[in-house]
Amino acid sequence: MLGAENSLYNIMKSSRLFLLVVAVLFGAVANSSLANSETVIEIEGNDQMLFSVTAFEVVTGQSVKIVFKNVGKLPKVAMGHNLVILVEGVTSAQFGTEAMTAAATDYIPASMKDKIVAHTKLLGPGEQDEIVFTAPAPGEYEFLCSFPGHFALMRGVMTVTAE
Ligand SMILES: [Cu+2]
Repeated sequence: MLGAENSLYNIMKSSRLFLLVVAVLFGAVANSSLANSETVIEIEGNDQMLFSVTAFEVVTGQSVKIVFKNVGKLPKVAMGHNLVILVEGVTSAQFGTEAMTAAATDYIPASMKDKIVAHTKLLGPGEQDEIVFTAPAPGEYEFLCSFPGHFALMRGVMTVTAE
Protein backbone atom coordinates (compact mmCIF):
# COMPACT_ATOMS: atom_id res chain seq x y z
CA MET A 1 0.00 0.00 0.00
CA LEU A 2 2.77 2.32 0.97
CA GLY A 3 4.66 1.28 -2.16
CA ALA A 4 1.69 2.08 -4.41
CA GLU A 5 1.29 5.50 -2.89
CA ASN A 6 4.97 6.09 -3.27
CA SER A 7 5.04 5.22 -6.95
CA LEU A 8 1.94 7.33 -7.62
CA TYR A 9 3.71 10.22 -5.93
CA ASN A 10 6.78 9.57 -8.04
CA ILE A 11 4.74 9.55 -11.26
CA MET A 12 3.05 12.81 -10.30
CA LYS A 13 6.38 14.31 -9.41
CA SER A 14 8.04 13.21 -12.62
CA SER A 15 5.13 14.25 -14.83
CA ARG A 16 5.18 17.68 -13.25
CA LEU A 17 8.91 17.78 -13.93
CA PHE A 18 8.20 16.66 -17.49
CA LEU A 19 5.70 19.49 -18.00
CA LEU A 20 8.19 21.95 -16.59
CA VAL A 21 10.90 20.71 -18.96
CA VAL A 22 8.51 20.95 -21.91
CA ALA A 23 7.51 24.46 -20.93
CA VAL A 24 11.13 25.58 -20.59
CA LEU A 25 12.11 23.98 -23.91
CA PHE A 26 9.11 25.48 -25.67
CA GLY A 27 9.90 28.87 -24.23
CA ALA A 28 13.51 28.62 -25.35
CA VAL A 29 12.51 27.65 -28.88
CA ALA A 30 9.90 30.40 -29.07
CA ASN A 31 12.40 32.97 -27.86
CA SER A 32 15.22 31.92 -30.13
CA SER A 33 12.97 31.77 -33.18
CA LEU A 34 11.84 35.31 -32.45
CA ALA A 35 15.37 36.56 -31.91
CA ASN A 36 16.65 34.88 -35.06
CA SER A 37 13.74 35.79 -37.26
CA GLU A 38 14.08 38.75 -39.56
CA THR A 39 10.90 40.43 -40.66
CA VAL A 40 11.08 41.60 -44.24
CA ILE A 41 8.78 44.39 -45.31
CA GLU A 42 8.56 45.47 -48.93
CA ILE A 43 7.40 48.99 -49.65
CA GLU A 44 7.12 50.81 -52.95
CA GLY A 45 6.95 54.51 -53.75
CA ASN A 46 5.43 55.68 -57.03
CA ASP A 47 4.91 58.71 -59.32
CA GLN A 48 1.54 59.37 -57.65
CA MET A 49 3.49 60.18 -54.48
CA LEU A 50 2.16 57.17 -52.60
CA PHE A 51 3.69 54.44 -50.45
CA SER A 52 2.31 50.96 -51.11
CA VAL A 53 2.38 50.34 -47.33
CA THR A 54 1.36 52.98 -44.79
CA ALA A 55 1.16 50.82 -41.68
CA PHE A 56 3.06 47.76 -40.47
CA GLU A 57 3.76 46.02 -37.21
CA VAL A 58 6.95 44.50 -35.80
CA VAL A 59 8.02 43.07 -32.45
CA THR A 60 10.48 44.89 -30.21
CA GLY A 61 14.03 43.53 -30.48
CA GLN A 62 13.31 41.85 -33.78
CA SER A 63 15.54 42.41 -36.76
CA VAL A 64 13.59 44.31 -39.40
CA LYS A 65 14.57 44.58 -43.04
CA ILE A 66 12.77 47.10 -45.22
CA VAL A 67 13.14 46.72 -48.95
CA PHE A 68 12.13 50.03 -50.49
CA LYS A 69 11.71 50.50 -54.22
CA ASN A 70 10.91 53.54 -56.32
CA VAL A 71 8.68 52.03 -59.01
CA GLY A 72 8.06 55.38 -60.74
CA LYS A 73 9.36 56.66 -64.08
CA LEU A 74 9.82 60.37 -63.35
CA PRO A 75 13.36 61.69 -62.84
CA LYS A 76 14.85 61.74 -59.35
CA VAL A 77 15.03 65.56 -59.20
CA ALA A 78 11.27 65.78 -59.74
CA MET A 79 9.99 62.64 -57.98
CA GLY A 80 12.75 61.14 -55.84
CA HIS A 81 11.68 59.01 -52.86
CA ASN A 82 13.23 57.85 -49.64
CA LEU A 83 11.85 56.23 -46.51
CA VAL A 84 12.72 57.71 -43.13
CA ILE A 85 11.55 56.14 -39.87
CA LEU A 86 11.43 58.63 -37.03
CA VAL A 87 11.98 58.21 -33.32
CA GLU A 88 8.86 58.19 -31.20
CA GLY A 89 7.28 61.60 -30.70
CA VAL A 90 8.68 63.21 -33.87
CA THR A 91 6.05 63.68 -36.58
CA SER A 92 6.33 63.37 -40.35
CA ALA A 93 5.30 67.01 -40.65
CA GLN A 94 8.08 68.18 -38.30
CA PHE A 95 10.74 66.22 -40.14
CA GLY A 96 9.32 66.95 -43.61
CA THR A 97 9.25 70.67 -42.97
CA GLU A 98 12.83 70.68 -41.72
CA ALA A 99 13.94 68.52 -44.68
CA MET A 100 12.60 70.88 -47.37
CA THR A 101 15.83 72.89 -47.51
CA ALA A 102 18.22 69.96 -47.07
CA ALA A 103 18.72 69.17 -50.77
CA ALA A 104 22.50 68.99 -50.29
CA THR A 105 22.12 66.01 -47.95
CA ASP A 106 19.34 64.28 -49.93
CA TYR A 107 16.69 65.77 -47.64
CA ILE A 108 18.13 64.29 -44.44
CA PRO A 109 18.71 67.49 -42.44
CA ALA A 110 21.72 67.46 -40.13
CA SER A 111 19.58 69.00 -37.39
CA MET A 112 17.30 65.92 -37.40
CA LYS A 113 19.93 63.18 -37.58
CA ASP A 114 19.25 62.07 -34.02
CA LYS A 115 15.51 61.86 -34.73
CA ILE A 116 15.89 58.92 -37.11
CA VAL A 117 15.56 55.19 -36.38
CA ALA A 118 16.67 54.27 -39.92
CA HIS A 119 16.46 55.67 -43.43
CA THR A 120 17.04 54.63 -47.03
CA LYS A 121 18.93 56.56 -49.68
CA LEU A 122 17.02 58.93 -51.92
CA LEU A 123 16.00 56.82 -54.91
CA GLY A 124 15.43 57.67 -58.55
CA PRO A 125 13.11 55.69 -60.86
CA GLY A 126 13.61 51.91 -60.72
CA GLU A 127 16.10 52.13 -57.84
CA GLN A 128 15.93 50.06 -54.67
CA ASP A 129 17.52 50.23 -51.23
CA GLU A 130 17.41 48.03 -48.15
CA ILE A 131 17.72 49.01 -44.53
CA VAL A 132 18.11 46.67 -41.56
CA PHE A 133 17.56 47.75 -37.98
CA THR A 134 16.49 46.36 -34.63
CA ALA A 135 12.88 47.17 -33.76
CA PRO A 136 13.00 49.74 -30.96
CA ALA A 137 10.91 49.87 -27.77
CA PRO A 138 7.15 49.26 -28.12
CA GLY A 139 5.30 52.27 -29.47
CA GLU A 140 4.24 54.11 -32.61
CA TYR A 141 6.83 55.46 -35.01
CA GLU A 142 5.98 57.68 -37.95
CA PHE A 143 7.74 57.25 -41.28
CA LEU A 144 7.80 59.46 -44.34
CA CYS A 145 9.38 60.33 -47.65
CA SER A 146 11.31 63.53 -46.96
CA PHE A 147 11.51 64.75 -50.59
CA PRO A 148 10.02 68.28 -50.50
CA GLY A 149 6.27 68.21 -50.03
CA HIS A 150 5.91 64.42 -50.24
CA PHE A 151 5.21 63.96 -46.53
CA ALA A 152 1.69 65.31 -47.13
CA LEU A 153 0.87 61.96 -48.77
CA MET A 154 3.92 59.74 -48.28
CA ARG A 155 3.76 58.88 -44.62
CA GLY A 156 2.80 56.01 -42.38
CA VAL A 157 3.17 54.42 -38.98
CA MET A 158 5.32 51.54 -37.77
CA THR A 159 3.82 49.95 -34.68
CA VAL A 160 6.25 48.10 -32.41
CA THR A 161 4.58 45.61 -30.09
CA ALA A 162 5.95 44.04 -26.91
CA GLU A 163 7.45 40.54 -27.14
CU1 LIG B 1 8.67 60.79 -52.19
